[in-house]
Amino acid sequence: MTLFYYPQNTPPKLGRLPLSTLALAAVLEGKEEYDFVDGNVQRNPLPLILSLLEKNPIDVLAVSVMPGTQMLNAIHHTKEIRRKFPNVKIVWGGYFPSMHTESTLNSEYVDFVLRGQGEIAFPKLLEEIRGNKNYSSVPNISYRNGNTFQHNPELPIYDPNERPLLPYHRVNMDDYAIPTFVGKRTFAHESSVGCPHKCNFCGVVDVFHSRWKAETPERTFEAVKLLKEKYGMDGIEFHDSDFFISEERVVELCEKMLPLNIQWWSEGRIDEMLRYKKETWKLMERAGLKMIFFGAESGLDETLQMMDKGRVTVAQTKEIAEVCKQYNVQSEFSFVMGSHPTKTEEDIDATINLMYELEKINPNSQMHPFIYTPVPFGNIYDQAVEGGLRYPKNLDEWASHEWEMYTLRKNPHTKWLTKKLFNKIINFRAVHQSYYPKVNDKIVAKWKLDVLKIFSSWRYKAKFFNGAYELRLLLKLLLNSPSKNESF
Ligand code: B12
Ligand code: SF4
Repeated sequence: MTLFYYPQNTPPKLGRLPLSTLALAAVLEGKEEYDFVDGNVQRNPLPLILSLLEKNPIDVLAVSVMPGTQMLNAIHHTKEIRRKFPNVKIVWGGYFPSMHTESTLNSEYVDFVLRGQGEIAFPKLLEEIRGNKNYSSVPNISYRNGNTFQHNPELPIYDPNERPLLPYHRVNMDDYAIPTFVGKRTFAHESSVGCPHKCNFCGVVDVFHSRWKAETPERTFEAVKLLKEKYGMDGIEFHDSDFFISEERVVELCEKMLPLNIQWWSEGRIDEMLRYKKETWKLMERAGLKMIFFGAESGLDETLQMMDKGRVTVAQTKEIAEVCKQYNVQSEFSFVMGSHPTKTEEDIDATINLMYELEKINPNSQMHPFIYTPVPFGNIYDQAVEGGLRYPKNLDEWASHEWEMYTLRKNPHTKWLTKKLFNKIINFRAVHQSYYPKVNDKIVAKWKLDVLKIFSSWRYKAKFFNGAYELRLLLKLLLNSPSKNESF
């Protein structure tokens, strides 16, 4: 029997459907006994996992791991599970182990890493664990082989149309019906896998190697309709890396979704969406599109080029803000701050200025200024390595204070982001977040937002960010932010 574990990665009551484990469960449904533990629902999951292991014939623990708090929780809990149940085989999959495979396997408490997608490879691994143990025949997996590591070749990208519908009946769907900007009962769905682009700060490139495959509009509609009719969904977040790649697919899906009367959110590329026809924008608006999350990344064209952002320019970012305003679509812009190894301050200043301009174009847009932390490929990473970046050698090291700060984006280990520049970003973020709080997830009391606005107003207007301690304290007291569990 397999136990899926999705470690906690959101603040309480904001856990989305754990799509990774559900995708794997979908292909095992009816063929294999399994159970789930989701740390976003079960806030103290370890005792539950231990008791399930005690009472059931579980021989495989399958853990899903993305960077951040999820990785930290996964390390602490896996270690304890291995100590108490040494015979249970432990498999890690997801973005973190796919990118940091050897440091994951350098830890005695993970037996296998499954790199990339698991729908075909994971059932095959289960077969070999229970049968001939001929692991060299299992695609996508890595494991220790004496003093070396065996990395088996990867399969071509998996077609999401082949995946059976997710086994929603195996979880309590009310746990995942969360209030967001798009609905009172918002669910998540992934309608395409991977991404064809190659932005060199993005983990998707390292895992999907610029490959992309989408569900047909019929297939996506089937899932959306089921979520609405059976589980009372009124809003949906499409958790695709880039939902809008094919305008034709989006048009067909929107036409189908019109009668459902739901609202939706997704992520898209600025350059792609500027190519969309006016009629498509109108159709998307009528079909309930409320918000798009764009990677704007930087206020300097030179940085965008260095990041391999393709044809995206700063001018285009401003243009898309206008377009979204025109069609009543709220635009979210994500920024990767502190990535330019030589013009670091110039890039930070230009990015801050761009946020001001975007807010002027459309005061309803949302800004998400993140700090760049290197992923293990590309030219910016190479320069970070030249500056001394060395990833941890094993999971115990990943869980140390130093690397906890890295994975929580509090110390990116890039030599060029000096303490002074780091503080500049942190102080700007405090001023900005107080003046423009995020609306997506949190339903925050209006008085709290008013207090924050009053205190931050003069700083925001004067662009004076230095030493914004009072705002950092207020944010902590009123919004418990920035919290350890903060995500995008
Ligand atoms: C939804 C989401 C979130 C949600 C989580 C939702 C939830 N259930 O609560 C939230 C908002 C919390 C989140 C947070 C973060 N996220 Co996130 N997130 C996503 C997103 C959009 C979708 C993930 C998903 O469900 N995919 C659908 C499933 C089916 O695919 P999958 O997860 O890849 O799973 C497949 C394989 O990976 C594999 N697999 C996965 N797990 C396992 C386990 C086993 C045992 C096996 C065998 C196989 C396996 O098989 C699955 C089926 O093929 C992805 C982008 C994307 N589209 O994938 C980013 C993404 C995963 N997130 C990312 C990041 C960086 C983060 C943050 C660290 C960002 C931050 N602001 O700090 C935080 C970390 C939060 C934390 N505190 O730990 C990056 C990871 C890349 C990287 N650098 O490593 C991504 C790729 C976004 C990006 N483009 O950069 N995220
Ligand atoms: S377009 Fe988005 S998902 Fe695709 S590679 Fe660039 S940042 Fe990653």
